[in-house]
Amino acid sequence: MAPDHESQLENHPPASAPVSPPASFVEQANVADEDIYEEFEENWPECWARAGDLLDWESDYEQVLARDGETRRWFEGGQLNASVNCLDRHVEAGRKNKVAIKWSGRQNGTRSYTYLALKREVEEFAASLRELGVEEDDVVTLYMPMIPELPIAMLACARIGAPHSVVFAGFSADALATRMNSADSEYLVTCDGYYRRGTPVHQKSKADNARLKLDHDVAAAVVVERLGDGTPLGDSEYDYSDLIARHRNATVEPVPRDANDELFLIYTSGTTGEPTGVRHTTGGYLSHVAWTAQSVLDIKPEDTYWCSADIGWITGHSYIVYGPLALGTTSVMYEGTPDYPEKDRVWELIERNAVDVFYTAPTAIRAFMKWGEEYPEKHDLSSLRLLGTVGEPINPRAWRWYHEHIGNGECPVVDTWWQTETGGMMVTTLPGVAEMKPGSAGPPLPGVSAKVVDGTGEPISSNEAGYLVVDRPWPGMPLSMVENEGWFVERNEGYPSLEGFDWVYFSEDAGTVDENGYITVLGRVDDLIDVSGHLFGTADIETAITDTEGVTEAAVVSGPEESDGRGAATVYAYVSTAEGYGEELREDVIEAVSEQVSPLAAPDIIVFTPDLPKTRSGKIMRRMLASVTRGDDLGDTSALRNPEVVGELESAIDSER
Ligand code: 6R9
Repeated sequence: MAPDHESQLENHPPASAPVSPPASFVEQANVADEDIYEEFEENWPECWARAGDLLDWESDYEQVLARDGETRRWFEGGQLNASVNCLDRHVEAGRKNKVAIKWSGRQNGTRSYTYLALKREVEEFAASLRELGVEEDDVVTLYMPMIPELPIAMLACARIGAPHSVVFAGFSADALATRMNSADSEYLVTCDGYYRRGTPVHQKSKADNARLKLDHDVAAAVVVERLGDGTPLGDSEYDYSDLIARHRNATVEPVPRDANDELFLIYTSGTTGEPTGVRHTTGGYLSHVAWTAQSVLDIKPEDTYWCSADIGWITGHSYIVYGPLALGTTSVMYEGTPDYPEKDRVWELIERNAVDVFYTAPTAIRAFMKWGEEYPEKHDLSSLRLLGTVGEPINPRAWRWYHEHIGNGECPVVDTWWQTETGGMMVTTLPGVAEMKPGSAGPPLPGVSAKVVDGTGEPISSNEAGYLVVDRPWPGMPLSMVENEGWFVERNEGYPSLEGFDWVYFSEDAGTVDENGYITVLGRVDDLIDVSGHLFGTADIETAITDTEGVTEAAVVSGPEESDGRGAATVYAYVSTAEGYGEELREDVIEAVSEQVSPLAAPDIIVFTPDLPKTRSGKIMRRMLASVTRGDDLGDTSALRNPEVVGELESAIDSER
């Protein structure tokens, strides 16, 4: 989006009619007082003590936000340990028998860890890591699927002050090697393998291949037995259960960490190019995720809460592990896939565990819609009190389906915008305070200053697309921003001028803001299309398409320029449909976009496809679609969750042109 295009931006369709939270929800909400916005504003940054004070500090912080030159340090002077906050303090407060992690495996196996049991195993594994030579500040790489040993290893690292770097289990040996090299990580925890849809995945052999590509030695690797195929262990390799047995009942004194010491490192999900490492702090990050789990997800200690993300992504770190456990609730963990053995697996688990709060992604919701409401209808979902989404823009139709068919019209839906870089939620409604507008994430959280600005950095007027920036520090900000290692994104062409700000972070997302201050996120700035000099957000066009009856998902990219030489791109739409729908939707799609966005934005080419290419974290990979559209070499498709769709797309597109 080049700044000189600003004046030509089309108006964006306003989000659909607001929905108010039911009185019964508001009455019990953790945060129900609308004055909270003003209170935070008047008392910034001290207002953030409300988040910091949710934690137990080994030594109290002296300042909520310390500024020294260009650095901004949250909870300066404070010392704490994340594993104490997630475990010890709940055990000491008489909740040792409360279930911390309730795990469901692939083949109907289940395991539950009480806070006491979890603390014990965390200490036993922390003692094991120490025995293997792990010291404070050594980076430990965790390459495991969704098994309880993953959060156990994370908390064990946290206990001894060793930052963890979780690498998504589905990643290749190359991806693991790149991340271990980049982090200079000499310790690895992995597993022998696991089953995915009934087929064994040999995780250990991927890890072995990665080791061959490292530019340093691995000091020790720990292997959890999950497949049980008798995978042999080599030099400097250790069996997890042997280690635990050897350290049975060990106690490990938690290492006090400074608020701004690193808790973990995580690589961005990488829809584009090289993965970037993001380091998060101990005090600011943990406060931010605990506070947002409490105020936005409305989590109470007595709840059963389920976030269906993978711990390999930031959502799992913040809202399966650290946020919920800091609040002492029961966090459900699910190893399998949502359609195995049946397409009602998610609803069966919600019923079985009587889940109170459920947090998932729009891509999952659109899959549920495609499968049909008969699957949720088979189950009693009345335990649900609140629903949440994260990861991509959610189109109003999917929002309403979720609200109605999963929440029975009675659960508020929080559409939470945030990123790996922000650590925790930034823009969303507080469910006990504000009305929701389907399709729009909502206002920035109290104490968060997020704005939509034009190319010159000026706040933008109602409903025009602009750049989403955050112009005040927030507790969950990464260490690079704490230390002022350039929060300014390098000035690329088409990025806004940020010179007028004292302090600013550009999210690289585009968005609009309405007259009530509700922000609608349109996706990455690269996802804008220039049609004859008019800029459209792909998300707006996609929303119009996916809101058409019969459509499940849509992705829009710009195609080759039209031959009339005006330099205008053609609009390509890739559309997947529910069963029983197909080609006849073509006219409806064009009409929907023409009416809801603009006739200019109506797709020139519509390709119907059974599925869209997705990243491993479930986001639509537009970069890949753009390459398919241009007929470019696709290069490495191993970052895709479903590489098989690429061939199907190539042949579908050939028949369209
Ligand atoms: C938490 C997470 C971040 C990117 C972000 C944006 C998109 C996330 C969204 C959303 C619209 C929402 N995104 N939440 N877009 N509405 N509620 O997903 O982190 O993997 O780093 O992705 O995801 O484009 O910039 P991460």
